[in-house]
This record gives sequence, C-alpha cells and structure tokens, in this order.
Amino acid sequence: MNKVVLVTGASSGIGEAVARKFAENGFAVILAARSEDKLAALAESLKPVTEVYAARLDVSDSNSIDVFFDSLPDAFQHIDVLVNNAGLALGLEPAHEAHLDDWETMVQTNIMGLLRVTRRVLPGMVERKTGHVINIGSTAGNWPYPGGNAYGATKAFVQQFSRGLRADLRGKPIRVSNIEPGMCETNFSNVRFKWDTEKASQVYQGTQPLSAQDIAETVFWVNSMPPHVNVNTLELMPVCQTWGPFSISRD
Ligand code: 8X3
Repeated sequence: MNKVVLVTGASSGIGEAVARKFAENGFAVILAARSEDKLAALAESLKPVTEVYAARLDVSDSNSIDVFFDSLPDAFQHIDVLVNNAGLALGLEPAHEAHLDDWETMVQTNIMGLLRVTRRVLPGMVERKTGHVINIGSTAGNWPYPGGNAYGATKAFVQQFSRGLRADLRGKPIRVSNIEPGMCETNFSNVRFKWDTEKASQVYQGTQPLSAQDIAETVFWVNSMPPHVNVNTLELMPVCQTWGPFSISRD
C-alpha cells in the first residue's frame, strides 16, 4: 500500500493543491472537507492517478469528526501524513467592532478542529512509529496587522501547538511542521469578506501573490526531506509583501 496522506479542507485552494501534489507523487489520498460536491469532483479527477477516499468532514463539529474517522476504510486507516489545512479568516474589523460569532467560528475551526483531528490521528502514528503532521499556519500568527486580531491569534496557537507536539514527541520518529504562508490567492479573501468578491479581489490587485500551488510544493518538499530532518517552521511571503514600520499614532 502506498503512503497515505489526509488533507483537511481539501475541496479547494491550498488543500486541493496539496492533495493533487501528493497524489501525483504516489501517495494514497484521503480528501476531507465540508463541501461534498467539490470533493466528489476532485476525487474523480484523482482516481486515474492514485487511490482516493473522499468524505465529508466539518472539523468544527466533533460529531462530524467521529463519523469521519469511524468510517475510514481499512486501506486508509494508517495515515502517514496529516495536513491540517482546514481553517479560515472571517472579517477584518477592529476588535471592538468584530463579530463574536466570527471569532467563535475561527476558534472552533482553526484551533479546536485542528486539535480534534490531530488527537484522532496521532496515536496511530505513535503506535506505528511513523508519521508527519503538517499544519498550515500563517504569517498572521507571527505578525499582527489591523483587523487580524482573532485570526492571527488562532494561527499563533497553531505555531505554538506545533512546537508543543514536537516536545511531546521527543524520541519518536514523528515529524511536525508548521507552514506559514503570507498573502496567497485562494478563496481566503472571499471567505473573509463573506463573498463580497469585489472587496476580495482588491486584496490581490496589482500584486503577484503566492498561489495554492506554491504552498503545495512547499508542503511536499517539507515531507520529502530525509526522515531525520524536521522542518519546524517555514514562513513564506510573495516578494511583493513585506513589513512596514511600526505604526505610531500622534496628536
Ligand atoms: C493568510 C495571510 O496576511 O492574508 O493567512 O492574513 S494574511
């Protein structure tokens, strides 16, 4: 049996590109996402290439996680690589105007979802003495920006949890990596701005942002390194993106 990769949020964007990259390189692929229609289409397109299992998974719902893992076919039980990609940003309002339910959705998905999925997959990796957990963090977990408030904080959680996993896995041949993309053109901004596509497209206007494919290449490379090499953290930005000076408010 080929190595097995599980990709959450696999129906589009980074998740889809990562699933394609691993499939093209001989991995059996488990596709998990909320949108069953998109998953089915992706699964069909990958079936000529590799073994594929696709099923609905809403990582923000613990019941959905139980159903998903309890239904995994035998051939896909032994997960070698977990790509925790499911996640989202909602809103760009300053904290005092942000919507609490947006914050809650981000916490449930980006934090609790990642925790729940990892907790289900990790014991098998430990038992089989092999595995790689690859989390999709964000530059927003390292660098604050106006309106990034809760989103950035969830990604800072992902960074520190990734490090914590490495500490817990000391002495075990299991790798943990946190990949931190900056501006990347996917549905990210459409979701953030609740499908105000005009506003979303302005984010990328006049730039050459990262693409989902760029991130997929990075994730695959991190996993392709020899088994004794653990890439802890890898942050990447498009060349057009960089830091500004500290922002000072003056009278
Ligand atoms: C995506 C990076 O800068 O758009 O996680 O928030 S950013």
